[in-house]
Amino acid sequence: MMKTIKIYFVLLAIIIAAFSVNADDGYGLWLNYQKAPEPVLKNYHQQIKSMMVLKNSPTLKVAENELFKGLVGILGRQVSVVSEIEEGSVVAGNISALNSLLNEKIKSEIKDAGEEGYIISSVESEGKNIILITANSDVGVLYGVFNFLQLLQTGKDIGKLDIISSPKVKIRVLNHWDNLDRTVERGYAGFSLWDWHRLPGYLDPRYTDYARANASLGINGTVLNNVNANPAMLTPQFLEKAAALADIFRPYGLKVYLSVKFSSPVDIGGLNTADPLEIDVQEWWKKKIEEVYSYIPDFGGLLIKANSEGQPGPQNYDRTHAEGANMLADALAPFGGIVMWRAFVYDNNVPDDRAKQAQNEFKPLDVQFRDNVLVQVKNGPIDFQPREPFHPLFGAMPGTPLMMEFQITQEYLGQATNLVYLAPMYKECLDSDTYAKGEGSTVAKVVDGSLENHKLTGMAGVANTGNDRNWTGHLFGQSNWFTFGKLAWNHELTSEEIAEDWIKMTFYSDSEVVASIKKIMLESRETTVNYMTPLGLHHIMGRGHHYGPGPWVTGGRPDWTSLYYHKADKEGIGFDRTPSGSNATGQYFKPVADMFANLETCPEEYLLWFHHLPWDYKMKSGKTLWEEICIHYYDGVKSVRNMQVAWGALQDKIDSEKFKHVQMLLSVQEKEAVWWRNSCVLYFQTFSEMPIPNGFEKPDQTLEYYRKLTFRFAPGN
Ligand code: GCV
Repeated sequence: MMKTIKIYFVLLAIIIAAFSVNADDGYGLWLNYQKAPEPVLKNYHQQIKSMMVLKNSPTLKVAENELFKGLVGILGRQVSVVSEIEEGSVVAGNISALNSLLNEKIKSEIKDAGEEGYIISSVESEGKNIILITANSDVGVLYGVFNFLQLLQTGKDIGKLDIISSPKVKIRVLNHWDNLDRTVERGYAGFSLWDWHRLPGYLDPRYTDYARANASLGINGTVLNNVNANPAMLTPQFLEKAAALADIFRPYGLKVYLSVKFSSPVDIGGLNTADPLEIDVQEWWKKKIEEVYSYIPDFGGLLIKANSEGQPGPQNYDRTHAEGANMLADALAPFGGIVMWRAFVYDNNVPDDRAKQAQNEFKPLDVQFRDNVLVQVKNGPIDFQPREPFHPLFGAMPGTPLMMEFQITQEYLGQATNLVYLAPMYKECLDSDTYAKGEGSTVAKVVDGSLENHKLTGMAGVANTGNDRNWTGHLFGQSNWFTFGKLAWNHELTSEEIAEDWIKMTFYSDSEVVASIKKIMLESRETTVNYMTPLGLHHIMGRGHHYGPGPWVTGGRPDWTSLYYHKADKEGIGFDRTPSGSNATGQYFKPVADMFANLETCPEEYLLWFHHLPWDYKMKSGKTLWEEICIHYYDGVKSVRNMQVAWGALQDKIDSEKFKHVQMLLSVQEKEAVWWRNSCVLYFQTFSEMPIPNGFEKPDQTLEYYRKLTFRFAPGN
């Protein structure tokens, strides 16, 4: 009998162990705090003996819990919480609480850490070696704690720590395109995280986990609802719900912002106009904002999509964007709130070139915006394409702080079935030189305010989260949320560094695994560009849902068709944006304008973005344009297959659930890449009338077959 019981317990232990090691559904994101591997573990055990957080606020309580949880997990043993420092204590607290422990160096350096920055330092105090984590504010301490844990999660040497870190931009926000009915526009990870119906009474524990994840990255704000805003968001019923979320997020330093509809005074206020110059309208907004602050005392401000894709705006009343934004800014100013006014405009008349519209409308308004307004600009001039040149507005409005808008959700990049690591795409934009004030005037310097000395600065990321168990649909979507937060804090980080940290924190594996996953990630964006939109092609996705290829999309509003963008005909392909075409190149500063306009100097990755060229145009490789188009599409598919092989080799080296999840999605991605390649090559071939080069596998379906595919319930539409 005893023997049977023993066997039973042994079996149970094995089952539990198997499940805990090999069944990771991804819910824990990069914050699972697995035990550190040898030999670093041994060092950590020697260096960390106990912890102490001087706490007198909810934020510091969060910091203490996090430090405890992290240390226990990473060290794989209990950690004593002490009230007096000892040899090997990790001590965290704000500068006033830790004053007696700070040496002169820290006291002088902490000034540079600003409101949210922190210092992590190995110091000797009262003859004891300790690690200090300190900041000017409590949230700075929390960020410092997360960063310290990240050092341990990524196996860094903590022998002589001397870190000072502060964010390069002030407003680091997620933009949720979440609707009040819980659908998510361009969301591919299930329904909205916000269970509006059950708020404010039912507080899903996931709200806390969400805030924690953002705090771990330094994200300090969240716009809860879709920019295609429902005016009901500003009614007391929904403000109460938003306030409940704000209460949960507050200790994590995460401020709540809302998207609003410009016509709200008419929609819910009973006025017959939303004209920003009307006193009644201004008064209505002032009262409404006062009401918002009565619910959420630290409310961050408003995000507005106006006069774009059918949304109302000041132009409906012959007023400018500046007049509209300033009216809201005046209502928010007494409370310290800000306006994020989007430059993604799309007016009712079809422009000669949509790429030029934002600059045409906004540049003349420079210096007309109030001090608490940021103009939020998408990374490129069209719409979050797999590759776009940087938006020409960056650098063109020196008197206005411009905020970056990146898309984390992969609307145009394979949605949640494709593994695409977006850091290289974000970095490509941030590192682009606008030449606004001569060489070195990068987009990053425009955004972080250093080029024109703006103090109000920001970066927004359109969120890819939903109520899927793993938050982002595709496990690797988590890396893009992670990347956005990391770059918003410090845009100088490289794609490699960010990938490496995320992999270590997500897969806790050996260096071979890290290297292999890193290679997959770093190549993935170029791979996607190749099988979707190589050589500067853009906006040729399926109509409406943007799922899969749709180079044949015509009919209806021209700038919502693919033909408008690729302009393929018997003569050639590409959008002539040089001075002999739409002259969009003229919106850039010299020498960038000339570089793009001149065929000799235009980088090939932007070729068809800026030029319309004959099919037999000779490329740098000596091949024709048609051949190069084919080569890129075929290369894209080949790279996905390589990714599959590389991933397959990790089978026994990483968590089995994560492995299978990604393996299945890679196989979907391979099919989608083939679908993209075949559709585009067959479609463009009807114009080029040239053969697919020898040696390439022939499409196994006809163009007609691909054209007929329909996806009535594709998500996010
Ligand atoms: C929220 C693109 C998307 C729209 C989105 C819009 C925007 O056009 O397809 O879904 O609307 O951008 O950024 O406002």
